[in-house]
Amino acid sequence: MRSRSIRRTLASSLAALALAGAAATLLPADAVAAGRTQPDLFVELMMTDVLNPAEGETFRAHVDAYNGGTGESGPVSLTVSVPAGLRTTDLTPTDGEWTCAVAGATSYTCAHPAVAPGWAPRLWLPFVVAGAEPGSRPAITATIAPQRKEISTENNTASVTVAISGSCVVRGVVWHDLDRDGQRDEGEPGIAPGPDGVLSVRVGARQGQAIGGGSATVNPDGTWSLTTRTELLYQVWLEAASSYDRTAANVGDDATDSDLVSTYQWDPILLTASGEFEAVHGGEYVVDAGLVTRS
Ligand SMILES: [Ca+2]
Ligand SMILES: [Ca+2]
Ligand SMILES: [Ca+2]
Repeated sequence: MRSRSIRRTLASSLAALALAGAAATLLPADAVAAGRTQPDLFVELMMTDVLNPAEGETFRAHVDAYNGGTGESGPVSLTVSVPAGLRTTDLTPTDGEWTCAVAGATSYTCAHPAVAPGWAPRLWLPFVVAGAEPGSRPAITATIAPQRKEISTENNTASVTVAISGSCVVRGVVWHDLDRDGQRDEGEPGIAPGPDGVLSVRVGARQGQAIGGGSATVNPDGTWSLTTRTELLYQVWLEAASSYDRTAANVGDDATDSDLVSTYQWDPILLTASGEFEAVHGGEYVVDAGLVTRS
């Protein structure tokens, strides 16, 4: 595991300068001249490396301990508490200048040497999903022990939630809308997989760090079904022979309409997609696709 210290962006630096200005006005001029500056540690930028971990999986979260004050901090002491549904696991005791220990199943304690103003040493920690309800959102909380003469201690705690993946079913049918009315009528056939029909049906999430989705197997009658992970925004992507086009979407009864709303290309193959939908544990999502003969 690597740690890195990050110089703040211009906006943050300006904020730090503004803080420096505010602090200076609170101190006698000779105190500032004598270098009596103050640290202000923040817990910020907590993020996980996977959006939707599942039971038994290990994921990591990072936390930045940012010194937004005007003076160097003393040694930093950070506690990370792990909620029910997650647990601690073995970790690399040192991560850059961080030194950490496992304090039972429910917390880590970490230490870092003094942090100069404007710097934010980053710490990565591992967590295991253990007994969490699918679809729940446990919160990991990091707290920095107050510094002597710290400007504010209200910003010394922050949390990040992680969505626990469950499973859902995404399914549909690809059919030939012979009368081009956007509805699947009696006698309108499914479109079979193959070079002259359906080339692929894919369920995918565009969010970074998401795990889930995949390719569905299309049956000869045009039906398909995929069981996949949840707590994501999915889209269904359909590729078909260029002899087809997409029929009108969401016309009439939703049970027998077409749910493909976008066409990205017609040649050399047709590429169309549904809108995004949120997939939650236990859900079943039907995405039907009506195709017409391309005119
Ligand atoms: Ca603080
Ligand atoms: Ca029709
Ligand atoms: Ca619809």
